[in-house]
Amino acid sequence: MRKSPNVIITGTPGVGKTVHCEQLAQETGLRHLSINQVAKDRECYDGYDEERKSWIVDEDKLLDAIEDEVLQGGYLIDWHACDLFPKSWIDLVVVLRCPSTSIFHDRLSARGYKDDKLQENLDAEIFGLLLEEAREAYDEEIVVELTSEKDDDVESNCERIVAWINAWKASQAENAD
Ligand code: DAT
Repeated sequence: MRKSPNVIITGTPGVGKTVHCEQLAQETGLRHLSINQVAKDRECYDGYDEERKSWIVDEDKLLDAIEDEVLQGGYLIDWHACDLFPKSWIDLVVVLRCPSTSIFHDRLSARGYKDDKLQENLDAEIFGLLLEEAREAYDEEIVVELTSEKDDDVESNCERIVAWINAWKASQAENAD
């Protein structure tokens, strides 16, 4: 039994996963597990996609690399995909959304995304692909959609997630008694 929950923070690239995870890690002591970073550090790659200019993650290798740690609990799993993580590992899935296309467009441009890559991510956000993926992969009651447009949203979202984490820990402690 985990004493601390595992929370997936997911959403289209640029939606605010990193800013949320960094703040939540400070406030809760849960560890920020950036899957991008893990894949890089532990070489969980299965080739390079020339068209997208990005590495292709070998999901089996990645899961093997993080399994022992994640099963201990207490991780904020930060990635733009979520359905690869086994249900039994995960206690909450937060899908961040940016409903304003203009704000989202500006964020992606500021990152240097152009043309196809920019359009692909804008479309993914408009159609809510990550939310659909999360709802298909996990039980409805553990999937939460939160808006991430402004600084204030980061504050209020983190407040909600911290409250949820504390409630989860309290209920685990009660069950253990
Ligand atoms: P991700 O990790 O999902 O790719 P990020 O956390 O790096 O996204 O954020 C991308 C940029 O957008 C970064 O400059 C911070 C900004 N941003 C994200 N969410 C925001 C919000 N709710 N309010 C203000 N800025 C935000």
